[in-house]
Amino acid sequence: MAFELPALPYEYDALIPYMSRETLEYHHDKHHQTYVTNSNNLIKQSGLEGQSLEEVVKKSFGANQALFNNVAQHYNHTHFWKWMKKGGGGRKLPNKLARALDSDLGSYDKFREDFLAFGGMQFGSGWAWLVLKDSKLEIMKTSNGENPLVHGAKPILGVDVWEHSYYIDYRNARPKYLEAFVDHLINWDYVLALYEDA
Ligand code: MN3
Repeated sequence: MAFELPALPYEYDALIPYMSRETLEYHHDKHHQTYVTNSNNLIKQSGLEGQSLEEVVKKSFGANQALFNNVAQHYNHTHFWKWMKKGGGGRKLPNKLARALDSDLGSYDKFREDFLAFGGMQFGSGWAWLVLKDSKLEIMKTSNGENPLVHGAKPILGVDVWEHSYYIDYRNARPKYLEAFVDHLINWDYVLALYEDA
């Protein structure tokens, strides 16, 4: 079955003023679509056709770089749209997740500080993540399309720090974009769903 671009789970203007319609139109309709189109072309003859997206991500890593770059970005973006919602972010997280952040990372404030720092530190394109590894929450960062699945971890939250995700709205101010994401956009219900599913 071919990979498909998922529809955004909200309207294109739902995330204003933190993320513009123009950013979502370019990022979802153009960038993500390109990863989907490339994935469908590159998977032919790869021997991985018909496998789940997660399996293709893990099996192409280190074996088929061009396919990996595109399927990993398809996986990352498919979740990224759902990791945001109108009126999200901040401390309004479900109790179960709040307790997990407290016990594994110290506190919500420590999570926020480290997640922003990892997103800011990632040199060039990449992602910052909140992952479950060996049953504990950790903050990670990866470059380009790489994601925690290939390091034995399950991503439950990720933020895209490629310039295409913030340049229209924030120009070069990546830290401002990251703060807006954490304080106003995170869909904690979806993070909890992935946490409980892990
Ligand atoms: Mn992107």
